[in-house]
Amino acid sequence: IFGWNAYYRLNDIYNWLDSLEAQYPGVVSVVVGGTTYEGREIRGVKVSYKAGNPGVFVEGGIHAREWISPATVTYILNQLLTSQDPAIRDIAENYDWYIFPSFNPDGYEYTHTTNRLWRKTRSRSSSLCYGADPNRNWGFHWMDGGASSSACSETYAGSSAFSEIEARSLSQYISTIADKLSVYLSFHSYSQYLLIPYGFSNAHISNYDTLMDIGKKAINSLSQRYGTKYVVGNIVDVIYVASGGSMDWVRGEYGTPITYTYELRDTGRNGFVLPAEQIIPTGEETLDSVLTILQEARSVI
Ligand code: 0X9
Ligand code: ZN
Repeated sequence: IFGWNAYYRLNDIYNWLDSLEAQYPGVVSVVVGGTTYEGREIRGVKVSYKAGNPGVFVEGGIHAREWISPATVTYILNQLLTSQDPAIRDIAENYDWYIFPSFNPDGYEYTHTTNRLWRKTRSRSSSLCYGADPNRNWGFHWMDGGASSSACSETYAGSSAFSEIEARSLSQYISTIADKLSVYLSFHSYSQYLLIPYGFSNAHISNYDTLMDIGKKAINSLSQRYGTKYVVGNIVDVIYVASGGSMDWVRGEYGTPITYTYELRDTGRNGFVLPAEQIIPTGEETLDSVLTILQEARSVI
């Protein structure tokens, strides 16, 4: 019923999350991180084998059309619960995981029913156009470059910081666990980049060298399995100015030390419409890099 040979609808993902709670009692708990404009839950899971581990937050699907993101996040979640590889068991059991496959459920459903290339939320602003870019709406350096004040733009930042209920309610949820978080990982597509804060500036943050060093090791691990090449660097240096992103808010508000944004496969041949045959290989190589990040993070958190 659920797997990684096809892309799934929101309710399929949510039913699978619920099934994990039943299958792994005392380890997996379903958590609700927020609510959407159209009234859907933003559902995730906490995976914890023992109390007091450092926390890892995994965010997927903030951009609706980037289907490989929720698919990769559920792949990683499944491996954390089922892998017998000792290295995977080690990170699974010695971190506490907060995993949200879809930060933008309304948009994700809209890409299944109506417009495969929809990116934003589905809120109705006063104007002609629907939605804001949920990765421009967070309240750290909001509208400080690389974001639009035009409601019809794909990078519309919203009418104010946290105008979107998805970003607002998720930020409130994250606030309740922020003191436990050591790592924040955000998954987008596409372009094969591993990005470090911030998106409003390319000034070197306090642990820039550490993040670059770990990032290089991570993309090297990622490349070993299928030869997939990534580039690591600051958002502005590698892609463009983009303010109001979720990772920037987590880092800026709480100083979470280890934060990365992935731009997953591919480099444009298929773009957002990545064939489902690539879900498993993308999941495998991405998990290889996440393993490296979390192994390396141990010595700095
Ligand atoms: O523009 C974006 O939001 C991301 N690229 S995408 O093609 N997936 O839309 C880059 C996100 C950069 N992250 C932050 N600014 N925090
Ligand atoms: Zn994106």
